[in-house]
Amino acid sequence: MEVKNKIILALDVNTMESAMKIAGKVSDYINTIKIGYPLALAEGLESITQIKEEFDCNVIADFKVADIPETNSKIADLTFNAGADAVIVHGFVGNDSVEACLESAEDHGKDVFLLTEMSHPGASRFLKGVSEDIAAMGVEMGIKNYVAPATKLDRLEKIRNIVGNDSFIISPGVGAQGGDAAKTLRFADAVIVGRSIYLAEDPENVVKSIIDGIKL
Ligand code: 3DU
Repeated sequence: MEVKNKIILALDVNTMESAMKIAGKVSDYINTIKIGYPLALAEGLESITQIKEEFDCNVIADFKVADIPETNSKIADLTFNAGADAVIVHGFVGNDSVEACLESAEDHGKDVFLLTEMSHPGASRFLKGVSEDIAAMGVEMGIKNYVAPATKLDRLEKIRNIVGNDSFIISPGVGAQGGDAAKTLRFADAVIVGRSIYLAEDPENVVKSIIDGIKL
């Protein structure tokens, strides 16, 4: 996926009105938007379709899909039919569940991002212990797109080493969660930024300063 300026906007707002407004303010600099449960549950899968139509951007659906294969297939099909270019899928559920999403993605000509480790402190209790194995499973399955945390650079580096330099890693946790964009991009291909942009008085300015910080 070609991510302009290496920044993905996490559009975790509750109304289409504010989603459109914020995306509009940064659309000169950002071509990839992540839509997750907040917007999709508030406004429906239509939110994916509408954002894609309005901004002609990449849409990554962050549904952290984590069910049995049959249910995962249905979730992935619905997500791709709504227009999403990619869906984020949990790895801890195992290869058959992930495979179901990969098959759906292939049928639709879309992508799967495999979530390895998460960025919040609580992820250390369970997910940290299996995240390297999840990344290794992804490699065995031929997956090329991953999600790994910007808040734990040592973990991000570990996961980069497992998935290899030819894989594409997107990394959440920059800004509000404390991660730094430039440092994260030493190991990741793009950063995911939500609150620092969508809660800002001037989202465009925040995006510009992230871009400047990356160039330093
Ligand atoms: O912390 P922010 O507001 O910049 O948003 C980060 C986004 O990335 C948000 O949508 C969250 O659900 C998602 N995310 C993580 O923060 C951490 C993960 O490990 C995976 C996804």
